[in-house]
Amino acid sequence: MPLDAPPSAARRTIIAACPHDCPDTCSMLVEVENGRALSVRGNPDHPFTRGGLCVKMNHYEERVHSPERLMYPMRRVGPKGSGQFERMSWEDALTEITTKWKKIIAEHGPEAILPYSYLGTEGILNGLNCGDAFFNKLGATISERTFCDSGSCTGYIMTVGPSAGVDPESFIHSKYIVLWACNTVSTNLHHWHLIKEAQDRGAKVIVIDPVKNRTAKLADWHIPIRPGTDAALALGMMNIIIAEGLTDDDYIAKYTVGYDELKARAAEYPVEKVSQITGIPVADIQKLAREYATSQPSVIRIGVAVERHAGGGQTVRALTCLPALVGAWRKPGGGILQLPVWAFPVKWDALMRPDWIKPGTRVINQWQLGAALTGSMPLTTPVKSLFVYNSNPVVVIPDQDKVLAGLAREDLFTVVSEHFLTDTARYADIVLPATTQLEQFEIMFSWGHFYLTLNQPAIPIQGECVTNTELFRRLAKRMGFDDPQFQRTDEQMAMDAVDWAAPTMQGITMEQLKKTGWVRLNLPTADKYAPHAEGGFLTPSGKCELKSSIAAGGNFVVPLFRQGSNDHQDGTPVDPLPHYIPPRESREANAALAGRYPLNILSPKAHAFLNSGYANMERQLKQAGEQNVVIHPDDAAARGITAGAVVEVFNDRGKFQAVAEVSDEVARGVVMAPMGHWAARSKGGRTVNAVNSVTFADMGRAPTFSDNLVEVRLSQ
Ligand SMILES: Nc1nc2c(c(=O)[nH]1)N[C@H]1C(S)=C(S)[C@@H](COP(=O)(O)OP(=O)(O)OC[C@H]3O[C@@H](n4cnc5c(=O)[nH]c(N)nc54)[C@H](O)[C@@H]3O)O[C@H]1N2
Ligand SMILES: Nc1nc2c(c(=O)[nH]1)N[C@H]1C(S)=C(S)[C@@H](COP(=O)(O)OP(=O)(O)OC[C@H]3O[C@@H](n4cnc5c(=O)[nH]c(N)nc54)[C@H](O)[C@@H]3O)O[C@H]1N2
Ligand SMILES: [Mo]
Repeated sequence: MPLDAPPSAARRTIIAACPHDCPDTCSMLVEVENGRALSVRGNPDHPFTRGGLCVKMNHYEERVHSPERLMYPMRRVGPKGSGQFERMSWEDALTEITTKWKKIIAEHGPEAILPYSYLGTEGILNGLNCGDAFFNKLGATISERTFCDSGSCTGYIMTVGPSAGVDPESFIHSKYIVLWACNTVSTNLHHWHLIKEAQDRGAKVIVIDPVKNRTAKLADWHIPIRPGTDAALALGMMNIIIAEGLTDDDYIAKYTVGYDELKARAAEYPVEKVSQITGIPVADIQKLAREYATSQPSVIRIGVAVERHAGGGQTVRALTCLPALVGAWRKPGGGILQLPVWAFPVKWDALMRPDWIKPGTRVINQWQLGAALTGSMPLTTPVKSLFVYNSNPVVVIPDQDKVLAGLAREDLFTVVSEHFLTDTARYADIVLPATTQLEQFEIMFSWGHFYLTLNQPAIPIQGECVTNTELFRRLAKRMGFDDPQFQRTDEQMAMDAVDWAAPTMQGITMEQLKKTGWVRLNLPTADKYAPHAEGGFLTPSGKCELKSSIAAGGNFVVPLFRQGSNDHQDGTPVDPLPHYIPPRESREANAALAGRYPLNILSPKAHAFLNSGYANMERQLKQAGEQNVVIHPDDAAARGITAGAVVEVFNDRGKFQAVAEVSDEVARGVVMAPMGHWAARSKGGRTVNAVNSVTFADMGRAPTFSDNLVEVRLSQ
């Protein structure tokens, strides 16, 4: 039995929290009868959730009670990838895993074991870092997880420090809202109410995106931009703002450093040049710059996609400099919003235990899984065992062909903890069943608002599933680790993981959370919250560092994604001033490649999926259809492609098949194929990550999903 078994009961309503890796972290009400979830709905009392969920979560009970859910441990009986498994007991599964590991450790050392995880569930207890203490104790290879926003975090922190930024609820006070590479209506839906409220009060909403996505359709102004050229646009805006005297000189003098240098840098971006780089008409760039500077308070909401090209980090640097130049931070609703995760006083080190990492332990970046498994990356110790939880690498990481080839290795002992038999789980030697949020106790931070949320178990644990916390307790016990770290109940873990004495937690208790399910951090209310009205930036200088003082130390990945201390800048040169780096796969940087592969592919989030989650659920599949690719009518006509045709999208890295959607919602030269579809369910057994590159962006070892060239042709 898990240590925290929930009570069973007759019909009742439980306050839960959405577990997903999404900025919204909704508070949910779960209707339960005789141990079954009848329905879930958004909590009407929660100021951000406002009583609504989304196309993924409206019928979460279908996922929880799906007949396809994994209910007990299983052992592979067919060839790898065949999906043939037989039931086994937990006892046998744990014995087999730990016996194999002990043998591998004896022969190759513990670094031959590679843990692999991301944010299948976002809870503080069962999420990103839940296996770290165990694997650090074991001495396994450290997985560097730079899946999402890592380059953005590096660039942002270099400029303003780990600031929570603008309260998303303060957007109602904004006059000018720039959604920059952020498809709010699909990926951050509950923020839209507030943006809409501002719009209704007269604010102008701008979307800067190569695709006319759902959000762009509701905006006042959609500015299509060539992918990966956003830094040039931001620098061009600065140049205009400075040249036309639209700067807030008092703010700049008091609260920034490096203005003169930045001014000189911005002068290198005259509007004609910027227009040529970005594909945006000169008059539009001028209008954007002038309106942005003079409509105060103005706010920029950056999406994750803004980091996804060769110069992603410097792009975020440029965007984060903009608000200080125009004094946007002076009032509530002005500034920039990246990840308010920084506001939550989570004691990450208490969860991860980086103090258990032996100096010199190998680090493998998770994007490089395919290379690490197939030997195309030099390794002194081979990877002999892979342990996957909270992630589905076959679908979500680039180099799909290599990942699949690596997973097919007979000598690789793979264990996958999952809800479903995903593309990755199909390759496991042992599959372990995981609980869903409705079966577990959890406490949630948010990366899209300022509320701490509690999830209380609504139904009993299904089948023989275990929580991730319990999984690592069991593994620790079997490996003979008797540290108190592995002896705690989930509630004790929650008490240890949050700094309840932090100023932002004043007046907040677990008892209160159990009653209401959510609570706002102890910060000023949204109509008063202007965190940098008088500077107070969390940088070494305490100012907004237009010229970064820490760039000299080189590139770095924030500790949340890599574990360990802050002191890990790698010395690679980083320009202390923001600048534009052309996408690697562009006519500008590689004309020969662009000659062969003229189309720039984007693979943003699917509206109906949560990364690869729900891409096996009938309801969401009905809405999403099969893997599609959107192509401009001119590009389609030039290739004899008509709507509905099955096409092949390819480059030197791989290929996948998709159904063509012909639309001018994408610019000429751009194609868009949403990510998330499962490979095993797709034509040709591949999806969009078959053509994507593992090359990192300039900062934070971020991925470059918007920096890939392809060609498209009719399928044979
Ligand atoms: N429905 C749904 N919601 C989700 C998720 C999901 O899978 N489905 N995933 C969650 C997760 S993990 C994340 S990180 C967030 C991400 O949410 P977002 O930050 O919104 O990220 P994306 O959907 O990847 O991309 C947003 C937009 O950026 C555009 N874009 C791509 N490249 C560029 C570029 O170079 N410049 C500009 N200006 N625009 C560009 C794309 O066309 C797209 O419209 O969403 C979360 N919410
Ligand atoms: N081409 C392209 N690729 C991308 C992106 C993109 O925009 N384009 N986005 C990137 C981004 S932003 C992100 S965040 C990553 C997401 O990468 P992942 O976090 O790996 O995404 P998911 O596909 O949601 O996979 C999570 C898996 O965890 C499982 N899971 C859920 N809850 C639990 C649990 O409690 N226990 C266990 N053991 N398992 C659980 C789910 O069933 C699911 O299969 O993908 C990245 N990949
Ligand atoms: Mo993400």
